[in-house]
Amino acid sequence: MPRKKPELIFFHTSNRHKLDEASQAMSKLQIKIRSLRDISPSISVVEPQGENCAHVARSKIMQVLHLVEDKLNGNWLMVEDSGLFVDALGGFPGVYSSYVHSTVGIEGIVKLLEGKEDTSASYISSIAFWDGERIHSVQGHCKGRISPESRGDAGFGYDPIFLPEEGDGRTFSEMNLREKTSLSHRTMALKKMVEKLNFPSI
Ligand code: ITT
Repeated sequence: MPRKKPELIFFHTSNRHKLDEASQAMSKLQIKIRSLRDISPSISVVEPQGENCAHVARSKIMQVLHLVEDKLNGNWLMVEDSGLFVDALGGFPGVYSSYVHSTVGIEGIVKLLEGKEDTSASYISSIAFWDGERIHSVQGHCKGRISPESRGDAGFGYDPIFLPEEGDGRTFSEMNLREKTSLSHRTMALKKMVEKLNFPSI
């Protein structure tokens, strides 16, 4: 039995690119994505380190829910933890993607891959969401390769060096929001959300 889809989902994130991508992906379903900061500007959570993205997302949503459940007005809540997993580096930077990006940056990853034949990598997105009754977890993947040079200005994080397998040879940063969203790990996770709850597909 299909369940009623939500009209609005609050997204707890400090990253406006994640918000834009989730909004773009869910617009086909007429589901609005809104930053949780709009109703609760100063929430801070502790991000557990060294675990997988699913564990981090679940820990984050439990902390956030505890703080805002009474402000949600029956609307849904989601959080996401994501990262870039490079095969030849044993999955590094993985759950440390944000920290590695802000320290050695994309140049650091390109350098670590110098001379390596295998440049395959995947983005992973783990979304934990609250549907007013319980917490669910879903995960999406996007396979690709690391480009030896950085190309494009759009997107964020590792997008200037990420060449999606299903793409046309452009990095994610050379694509517009609609193009990236059609292939991204985030959209794949949101598709799983939609499938799990059995409302019409995006
Ligand atoms: P929030 O935790 O506040 O949502 P964040 O950017 O810190 O925002 P994460 O902790 O999930 O998000 O860190 C994921 C990092 O992985 C992110 O900072 C990027 O460096 C990288 N990443 C994840 N998805 C990406 C994408 O679609 N494009 C580029 N880089 C991405």
